Amino acid sequence: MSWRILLVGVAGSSRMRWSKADSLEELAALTATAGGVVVERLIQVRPKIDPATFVGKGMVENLHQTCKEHHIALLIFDEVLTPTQQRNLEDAIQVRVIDRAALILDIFALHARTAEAKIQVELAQLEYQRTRLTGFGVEMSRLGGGIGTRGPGETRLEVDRRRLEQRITALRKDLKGIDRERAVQRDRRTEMFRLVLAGYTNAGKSTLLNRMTNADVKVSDQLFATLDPNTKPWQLARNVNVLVTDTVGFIRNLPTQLVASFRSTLSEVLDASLVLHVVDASDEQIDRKIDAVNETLAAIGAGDKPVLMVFTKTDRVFDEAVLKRLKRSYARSAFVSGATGDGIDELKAELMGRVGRGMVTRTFTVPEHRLDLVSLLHDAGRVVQEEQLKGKRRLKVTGFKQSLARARGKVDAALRG
Ligand SMILES: Nc1nc2c(ncn2[C@@H]2O[C@H](COP(=O)(O)OP(=O)(O)OP(=O)(O)O)[C@@H](O)[C@H]2O)c(=O)[nH]1
Ligand SMILES: [Mg+2]
Repeated sequence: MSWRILLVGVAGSSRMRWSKADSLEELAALTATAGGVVVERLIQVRPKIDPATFVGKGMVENLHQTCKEHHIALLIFDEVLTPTQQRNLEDAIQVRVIDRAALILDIFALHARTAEAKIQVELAQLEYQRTRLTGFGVEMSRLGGGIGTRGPGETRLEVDRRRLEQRITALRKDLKGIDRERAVQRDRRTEMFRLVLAGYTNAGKSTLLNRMTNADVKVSDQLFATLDPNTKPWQLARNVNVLVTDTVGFIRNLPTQLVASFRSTLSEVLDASLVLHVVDASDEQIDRKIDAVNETLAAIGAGDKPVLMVFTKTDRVFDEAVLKRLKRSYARSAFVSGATGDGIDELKAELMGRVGRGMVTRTFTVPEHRLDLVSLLHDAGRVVQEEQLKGKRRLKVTGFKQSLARARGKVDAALRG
């Protein structure tokens, strides 16, 4: 059964009506991703919110009528509702009411595949529900399940607070374990240049990862198709290999519970040598989305990472003026199409330049018979010259500074010991 849904937004003034309409557009896309059918959208202009029901009395009555008329099963508010407002609205309208955050949590629950993502989503859901627990379980069953109630957290919504707290503690512990594992994996990769694709959800990050690295990550026209980070090797040039990570997308007002529980996933960005901020060049909301991504980057502590803006989906931009404006406003950024591969060579060249700046050439001399050390040096970077001198071998190696420093340490230790 598909869910017949009514979307509701509140604009602070009539001037803000248009941006609210855009916001409802995004809410509609989120709703579709969650499997719902949007039957109606309503925007109320209201400078002050009603503490009891968010919208005013007249609007509540209007919503009640509309829901009856159109057989609406669920009402989604584009605002942050307090638990009390949510309850009061449900009582007055007799339809389940959720807010934007609950909808996003629901989509995350639907798309979580790996154990890690499932734990993170369940934790976020429980944190969200924690404040809404008192008496709410009863109403939940009265009004039925569906969008906003799914996922691993679902069956636990009705357990008492104490068990909820226990579950939250257990999940936090599981996550700590996963964090540690991730840190170990990360350590092993520190020698390589790491590119991380970050950007608004649906911007085209996974398509770009697939194009760059011949990977086979799921691409879809849904929001939050990717929840788990994928890291793939990419050969930029002969002997220049980098790692590319595709990770969960951002959205305006990402629910705080999700930011908190997805911290380890989001923190992939913190390890980037360079962040590729992927932007859908064909998007009408482009500036607002760029701002939202920059805000999220700052919020997770990645505000001062080096960033290269990568505008993708250029094959979908039919108005040359749009590209011109972008190229002017964002000079020194890349313009590509993940779909057609257009611009990827230029992107590679730009990246080679940036990677190259972090590279140095060092000379190593090792005893001829120490083939283990020779092989270690071949792994550490690109051997640009190799010569024999009286029982010794001299190698000139070009590679990342840290990588060669590490190799130096190992070689010195091996020769001492
Ligand atoms: N025409 C065109 N479509 C593209 C391009 N890149 C991606 N798309 C489409 O845009 C949609 C989203 O692409 P994804 O690669 O899944 O985007 P994403 O940023 O990984 O999205 P999430 O993981 O959901 O945050 C899909 O329908 C893609 O087919 C492109 O360069 N050109
Ligand atoms: Mg993706």
